[in-house]
Amino acid sequence: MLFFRGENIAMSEVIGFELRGRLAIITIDNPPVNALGLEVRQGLISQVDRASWDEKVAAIVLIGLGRTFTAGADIREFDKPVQEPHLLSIIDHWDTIEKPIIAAIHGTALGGGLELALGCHFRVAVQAAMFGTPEVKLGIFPGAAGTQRLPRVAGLEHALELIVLGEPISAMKAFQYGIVDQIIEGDLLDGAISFAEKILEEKMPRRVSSQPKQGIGSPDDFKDIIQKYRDLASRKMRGQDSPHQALASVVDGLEMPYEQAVLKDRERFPICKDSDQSKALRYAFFAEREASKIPGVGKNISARAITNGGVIGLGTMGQGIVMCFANAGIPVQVLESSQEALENGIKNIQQNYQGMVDRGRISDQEMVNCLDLISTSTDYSTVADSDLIIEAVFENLELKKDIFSKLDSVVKKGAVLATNTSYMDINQIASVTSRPEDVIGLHFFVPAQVMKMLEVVRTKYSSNEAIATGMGLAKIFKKVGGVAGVSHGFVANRSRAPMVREANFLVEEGASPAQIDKVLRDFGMPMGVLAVSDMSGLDVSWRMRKSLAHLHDDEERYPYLADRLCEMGRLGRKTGSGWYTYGEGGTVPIPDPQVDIIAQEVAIETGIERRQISDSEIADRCLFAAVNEGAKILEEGIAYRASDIDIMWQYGFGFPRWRGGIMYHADKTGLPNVLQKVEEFYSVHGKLWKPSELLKNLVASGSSFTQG
Ligand code: T1G
Ligand code: NAD
Repeated sequence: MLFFRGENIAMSEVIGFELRGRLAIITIDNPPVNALGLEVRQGLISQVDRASWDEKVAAIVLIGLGRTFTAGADIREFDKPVQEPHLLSIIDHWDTIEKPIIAAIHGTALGGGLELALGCHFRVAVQAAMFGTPEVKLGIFPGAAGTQRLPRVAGLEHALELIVLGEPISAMKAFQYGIVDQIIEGDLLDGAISFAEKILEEKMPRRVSSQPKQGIGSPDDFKDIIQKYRDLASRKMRGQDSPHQALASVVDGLEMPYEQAVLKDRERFPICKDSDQSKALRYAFFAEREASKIPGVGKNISARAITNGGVIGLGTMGQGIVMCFANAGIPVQVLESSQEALENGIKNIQQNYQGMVDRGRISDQEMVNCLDLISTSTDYSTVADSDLIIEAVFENLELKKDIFSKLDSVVKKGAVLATNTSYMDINQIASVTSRPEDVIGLHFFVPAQVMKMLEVVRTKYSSNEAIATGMGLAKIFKKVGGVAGVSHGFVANRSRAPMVREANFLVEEGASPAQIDKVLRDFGMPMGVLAVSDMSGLDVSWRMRKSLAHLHDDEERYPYLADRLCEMGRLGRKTGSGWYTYGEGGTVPIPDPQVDIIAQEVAIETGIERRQISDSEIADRCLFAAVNEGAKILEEGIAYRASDIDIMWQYGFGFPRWRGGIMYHADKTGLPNVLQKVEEFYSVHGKLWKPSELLKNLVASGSSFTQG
C-alpha cells in the first residue's frame, strides 16, 4: 500500500482539509450519508497523511459534513470489484500515526463508519448520534476489523450485542460502553477542538483499538455469552447466516492475534458478500427506500402537518393505531359508538402499556405520558380539529360510508380522512364526502402498534398531498410506507390471499395443516399460514365469502372445508379449535386428527381425490399462487413496483428478508420455472391459476420482476 507523503498531496473533492491553530480539521463531504466509497477512502488516506506529515499539525479532528458522520461502506459498490484502498488498510495504517486522531460524530456512525471511528484514537459525539454495526442486516459482518476492535474497546458482551444483532445504540449507551470518550454539548466541532486541545495539553497517550495485539481471551471463558448470542441470532434472524458468521469472526479474535484474525476475516468476507442471502438483503435495503418514491409525489409535494390525530372505533385495530399516535407523542382523540366500548378499549391499551413497563421496554412515566395523550368521546364534534383521522370500525361498507359523511360535515377542511379497511372500495367511501381528494386508505397490520408496514391506499381521487401525508405518517410512526391502488385487498392482502386459498385446498387434497405450515416455516416464514388463520379467526374470511357469494364464479374452486370448520364452530384460537386444536385458552397449535376426518368427508362430498402430497408441491402451490397474483397486481397498476410487493410481505407478513421478497424469490427461482408450474396447476386446478399476462411476457422477453 502506497501512502502519501506531505509533499505529494492528491486533492480530494470529498475530503476537506483545514488548519485551525495546531489542529487539522478533516471533513467528509459525500452527501447524502457520507458513504465510504472509493473517492472518500482515497481522500481520507491522502488528507490524514498530509496532516501527519505537516509539522504545524499536532492533532487531527475527523468530522462529517451534512446530516451524518458516515453511514458506512457504499453499499452500491458491493456489486463491483473491490478497489484499494480498502477501509481496513486505512484503519490499520492510522494505528501507526503518532498524532492523535479524534472522530467527531453526529448523525450516525454505522458499519464502516463506526469502524472508521474505531480507527481514530478518540471519539467524541453529540447526544443525538447513533452507533451501530448493521452489517448482519446486509448479509455480511463488519469487515474492516470491527469484529476485532469493538470487543477490545467495548468488551465482548457489548460488542456481540452490536455485531450479532445489528441494532444501533444511542451515544449515551456508546459512552457507557466505552466507545465514546466524551459527549459534546453544543457545537460538535468546537467541542471536538476543545477535547483535542485537552489531550494535547495533558499528553494523553493515543488509544489504539487493535491493542492488545494478542487474542483477548479463551472462548471457554466466554462460553455462556457466546451461546446466548448464538441462540438470540437463531431466534431473531432465523435462517440467516450472517449473524453466525459475525459471531464466528468475533470468536476467532478471542483465540488468535489481531493480524491473524483480520486475515481470516478477509477470506470470510467475500463469501458472505457474494452469497444469495446478502444479495437479497441488499435488494431489500434499496427496495425499502424505493417504496417511498411515488409517481406525482416529488420533493415539491409536502406532507401536511399532523399535530393531533383522531381514531374512530376502538376495537383490535383502533387500539393499536391509538397507541401508534401516543407512542409518537401526538395527542389523539378517539370516537366510539358507546361508552362501554371506549372503556373496554382503553382498558386493553392500559394493559398493553403495563405489559411494556413490566418487560422493561418503557418506564412508568412514559406509560403515563402516552395515556395522557389519549382522549375519548362518543361525540363527532370532538374530532372537528383533528389533522388526520383514521376510521377503524367494523368491515362494513355502508357503515363506513355513513361515518365518512358525518366526518365530512364536522371535520375542518384540509384534514386527511383515512380508512383502515382491509377490503372495501375506498373510491366509494371517498365519494360520499365533499372532499374525496383528502380521503386515503391507511391499512395497518395487526398488531398495529408493532407491525412495521403501513399500506397507503391511493384512490382515484386522492391528492398527492394526502398521499404524502400518509407516507409521512408512516415515518412518524417509525413504519415503512408503501403505496397501493384500490383493489380487493389492495396489494398486501390481495397477493397473500391465494397462498391461504391453496393451503386450504391442500388440506382437502390430503396434506395436514401441520405439514403445510412446517413447509412454510422451513422456508422462513415466522408462522405457518394456517396457524395465522387460526390466530386471526376463520370467521373473517367466512363472513367475506358469504357476503360475496352472489359474485362467485362456479368455474372457480371453492374452499368447502374452510366453510365446514366454521359451520362446526371451529373459528380458530378464540373457540379453542380451527385448523388445529388449542385446549382451554391455549395459543400453541396442536395437530388435530379430527381435521383430517372432516377433510376426508368434504373430499368425498365434493369429489376431491385425496393423495400423498409432497413438500415441494406445497411450497410451489402456496408461493407461486401468490407470485401469480402479484404479477396480476402489477399488470393492473395496483402496485408501482414488484419491490413494493416484496416490502409489504416482509414488513406486513414477516416474509424472510434474506429471501428478498415473494417477487424477488420468483426471479431467483427463474420465471420460466415459475410459469411452468403455474401452467401445470392451471391445467389441473382450473381458473384460479390462470397465468398472469405479465408473467408470460416477462418469460417471453427473458426479463424479470425485480431486475427489469
Ligand atoms: N451506501 C450507499 N447508499 C446509502 C447508504 C450506504 N451505506 N446508506 C444510505 N444510502 C442511501 C440510501 O439508499 C438513500 O438513497 C439515501 O442514502 C438516504 O438514505 C466495511 C461493509 C444512514 C440511518 O447498513 O441505515 O459498512 O434512496 O433514505 O432514513 O464493515 O440510510 O435517496 O437514492 O435511508 O435518513 C453498513 C445503511 C454498510 C447503513 C439514514 N451501513 N444506511 O437513514 O435516509 S456495510 C449501513 C442506513 C459496511 C463495513 C461494511 C440509513 C441511515 P436514495 P435513507 P435516512
Ligand atoms: P373490531 O371488531 O375489533 O373493532 C371495531 C370497533 O368499531 C368496535 O370496537 C366497535 O364498537 C366500533 N364501532 C362500530 N361502529 C362504530 C361507529 N358507528 N362509531 C364508532 N365506532 C364504531 O374490528 P377490527 O379488527 O379492529 O377491524 C377494524 C377495521 O380494520 C376493519 O375495517 C378491518 O377490516 C380492518 N383491519 C383489520 C385487521 C385485523 O387483522 N383485525 C387488519 C387490518 C385492517
